Amino acid sequence: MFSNLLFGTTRTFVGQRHALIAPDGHVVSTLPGVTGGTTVVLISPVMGAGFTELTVTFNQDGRAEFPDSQIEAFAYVLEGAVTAQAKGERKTLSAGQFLFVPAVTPWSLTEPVPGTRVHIFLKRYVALPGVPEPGILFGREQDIAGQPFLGDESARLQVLLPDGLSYDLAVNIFNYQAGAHLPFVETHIMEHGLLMLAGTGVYRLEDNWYPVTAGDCIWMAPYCRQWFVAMGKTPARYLYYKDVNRLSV
Ligand code: UGY
Ligand code: MN
Repeated sequence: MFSNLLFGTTRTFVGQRHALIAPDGHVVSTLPGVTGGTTVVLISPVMGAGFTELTVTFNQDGRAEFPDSQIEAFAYVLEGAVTAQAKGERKTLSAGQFLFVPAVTPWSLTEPVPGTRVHIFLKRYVALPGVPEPGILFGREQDIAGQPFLGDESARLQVLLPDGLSYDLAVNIFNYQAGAHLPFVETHIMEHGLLMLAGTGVYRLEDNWYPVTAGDCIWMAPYCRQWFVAMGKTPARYLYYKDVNRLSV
């Protein structure tokens, strides 16, 4: 007999306008350019998204080479350490450190500590006439203070990229004390890709309420109604992507 009463079930849901991808269903893909590692593509244009979100887990001697293209990248180290290089700039990144690489810039991840996991957002850059394109940026979330979200001290936002028209994406970390929540059900033109980093809670996506926990990934299409409450006894936090600064009217 099966000992697991949840046999044959999953929390994963993939719909037209939102998705919850729970880790139990992950299947690896081969991403050209990645050797000595495995890739799980969590969100991609094939499901209707305007960007790609994936996690690469490296073995010893693993490497990932990304050629120059119109695609910009944001890479965030979840665990371990790896050397990141973009053009002539090179840095060893460990957990909480990140790299933004603008479009048309080749970049790579090499010399990983075995087991290193890197979470990556990829987006086709949309230039704005007269506005310079952003440059390569290395950063550490540990250096970025969380600001109260709309005045709420128990829900704090760390904004990882500079706020400026050069950028057509934002990546933030949202930190919630247990019991804290988004102040209202958001409805907005911006799309999100989200990875739960820690804690548990309930995510409302349109008219569904999902229990979520660390490791879960969520896609929210533009105008997907969204709300979150952190639950349990420890804080919850998530890393998320948002397209910004390019309103088409
Ligand atoms: O930036 C945001 O739109 C954020 N408040 N959304 C979210 O956390 N679902
Ligand atoms: Mn939002």
